[in-house]
Amino acid sequence: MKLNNKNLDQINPVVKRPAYDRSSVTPGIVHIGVGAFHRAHQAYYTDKLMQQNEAFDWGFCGAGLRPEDKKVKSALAQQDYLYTLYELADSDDKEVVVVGAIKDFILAETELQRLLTTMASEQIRIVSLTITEGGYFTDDSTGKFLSEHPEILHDVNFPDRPMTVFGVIAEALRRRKENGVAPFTVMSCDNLPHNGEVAKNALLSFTSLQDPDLKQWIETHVTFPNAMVDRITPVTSAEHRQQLADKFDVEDEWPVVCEPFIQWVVEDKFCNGRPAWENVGVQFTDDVTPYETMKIGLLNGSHLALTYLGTLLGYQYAHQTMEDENIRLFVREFMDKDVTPLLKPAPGIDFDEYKDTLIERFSNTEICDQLTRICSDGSSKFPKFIFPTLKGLIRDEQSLDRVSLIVAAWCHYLRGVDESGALYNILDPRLDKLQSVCRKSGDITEEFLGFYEIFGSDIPQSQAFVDSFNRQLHNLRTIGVTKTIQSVLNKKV
Ligand code: CS2
Repeated sequence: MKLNNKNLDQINPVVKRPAYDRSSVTPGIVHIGVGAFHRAHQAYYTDKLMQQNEAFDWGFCGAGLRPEDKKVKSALAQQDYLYTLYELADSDDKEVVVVGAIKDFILAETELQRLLTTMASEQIRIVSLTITEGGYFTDDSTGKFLSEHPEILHDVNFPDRPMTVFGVIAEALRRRKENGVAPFTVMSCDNLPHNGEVAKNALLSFTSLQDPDLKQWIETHVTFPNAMVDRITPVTSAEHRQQLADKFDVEDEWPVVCEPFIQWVVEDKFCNGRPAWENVGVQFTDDVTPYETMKIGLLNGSHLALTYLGTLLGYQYAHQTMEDENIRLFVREFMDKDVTPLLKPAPGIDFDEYKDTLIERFSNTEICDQLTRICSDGSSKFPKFIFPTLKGLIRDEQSLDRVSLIVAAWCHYLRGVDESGALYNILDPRLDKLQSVCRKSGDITEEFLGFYEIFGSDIPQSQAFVDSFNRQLHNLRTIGVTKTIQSVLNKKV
């Protein structure tokens, strides 16, 4: 059964579908970066509200600024922007849901003016973002905005023809300001510490170059809530799509697969209203810091701890790494001994239970979460997911062997060949530069840690870290992954 409005009623009854009238849903949010995560998370939560007959004026209009977005737009457009969310787990506690919260989708490449008009219209009250950790034009080592980036320079000079996310937001806000329309909230949903602050800093830096009056208006009127977002969402594979068709008779061009677990903790700072997401389990708070530090350090950090070692051992999926006793123990020790001692209490959360759940989630054999996905963009992820922990350990003069093994495993992985000699694909915009160093034999420590835009200056200045990194890289090269992991397991500290 092909998924679209017309066929909704005839879909297999075990599949949940909008019980509400989709024609009464109007966009209240423009979401930039409609990837799988957005569809499994914010759109899903909002659809749940609509299922309760709420939030019909908070539908989504998707926005795509990159050429890759064409594919998702065309897949969704032919099914009236409906899609299936296919939860996968070893337990029975999972569902298959057709989500109806997305109502429109605009590609900047072909309809830039319609995008700007929509974003400037009164009905849009939130602009939300999943533009990846590396999408904020921000130098990881200094936190400074990349004002010399050619795309940013373009947008500074051509305000009405923007190509970047900040150029687009600035132009939409300028039109609102000029037309006396209240601004929208800018809500980042990416995995980076203080994601709202980072978005704010980027937009204010951008507008200070382009339009200082607008900058001031934004500073006074626009809010940027920080948020912790969580749901493991693998890349949809051909097998996933086939499985959905075979088991549920739903023909969906681009379904989303994910785990049943979902969490969203957001600061309640919305300058122009928001859906009552608390009615579907979203937690609102004044300070998201303890939750985001916990989630990014424990979940995203551990993902990096397992993914490079796992790939070097020839595994393809996260659950396979959890079946390897050495990696499983290593990940848990990293969580317990390195990340947890640096965390502040997160109200309502027991860290031990949280970590048990993480190990269970990583072990989910049904979702087949690809290591290639988790390994991707390491050069953007390390500064956010691992270095806060690493810097805390350096400061507190703690053992650095586990964390340096994670960094050394990434370095060794970047050569592109696993322990059995098989080659694999690496996704990272800085790959060529990194590989030119990682593929050398001999001592590469100074050169590797010298990538300033990744490591900054504090990390390579720690002699304890440099020594430990050297040791782990040397071990990976000489005794191999398994023995290296074993050598750091069960250390007293
Ligand atoms: C992953 C995340 O990309 C990654 O490295 O750690 O995508 C992770 O699956 C999500 O943050 C889970 O919420």
